[in-house]
Amino acid sequence: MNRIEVEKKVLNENQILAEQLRERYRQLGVLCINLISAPGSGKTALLERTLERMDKGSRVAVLTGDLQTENDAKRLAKFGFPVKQITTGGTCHLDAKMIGKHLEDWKLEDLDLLIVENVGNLVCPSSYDLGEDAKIVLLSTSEGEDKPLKYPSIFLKSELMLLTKIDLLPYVPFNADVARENARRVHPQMEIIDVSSTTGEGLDRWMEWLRARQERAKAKLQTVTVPH
Ligand SMILES: Nc1nc2c(ncn2[C@@H]2O[C@H](COP(=O)(O)OP(=O)(O)OP(=O)(O)O)[C@@H](O)[C@H]2O)c(=O)[nH]1
Ligand SMILES: [Mg+2]
Repeated sequence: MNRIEVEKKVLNENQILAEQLRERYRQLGVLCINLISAPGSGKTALLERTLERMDKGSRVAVLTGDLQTENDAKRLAKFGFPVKQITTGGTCHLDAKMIGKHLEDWKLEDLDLLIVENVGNLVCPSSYDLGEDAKIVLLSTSEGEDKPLKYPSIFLKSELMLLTKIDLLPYVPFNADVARENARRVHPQMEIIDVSSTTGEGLDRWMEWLRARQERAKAKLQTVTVPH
């Protein structure tokens, strides 16, 4: 097999596992989201602010991926919800097999929301379906407005873009209007929310987006289970 054939085989195998995960989430009404961005765009910081705002009894869990270290899991475990680090050891993305393996000793039926923080990388994670309901891409104000045009795949596949570190706008040469325009050139229907994990700006809108998506996941469940 040549390299392209091997890549195709890996992606096909991943797709099968991803569909199995998606079906499990669907049957249980679990919303799964997959956060993707370049390293350091603020995924873990956003999750810290998100978990902090959740009611104590919320049925939420986080899987967080990195090449090395348990740093992100340690940061997120402080909020009292189940958190696991997936250390890939060098692989630049999470795949469905890793997710399945790390879910083995969690009861999915005890969850309403499963958040996956992918490995910091704007390219590789976009090719790997994890069975999620939605991919969410983060673009921070220190990365440059042109990133949606340079790395279009993940912007095309994401339902929502979070424009992060919005508090830094007065200090960085970043034109947020141009960044949004570029993102919409790639994906015209994509929702965009500006957020700052430092000041809390935009976090209400983000939490509202999450709540609405969770309701949709539950509504789908009812549609499936109510006999006709
Ligand atoms: N000013 C500012 N800094 C932020 C914000 N969000 C995150 N940061 C800082 O950006 C740096 C990276 O944040 P992380 O949350 O670790 O980013 P990440 O995307 O999880 O990084 P990886 O997991 O390594 O890809 C940290 O120093 C954060 O304190 C924000 O809204 N505003
Ligand atoms: Mg992180």
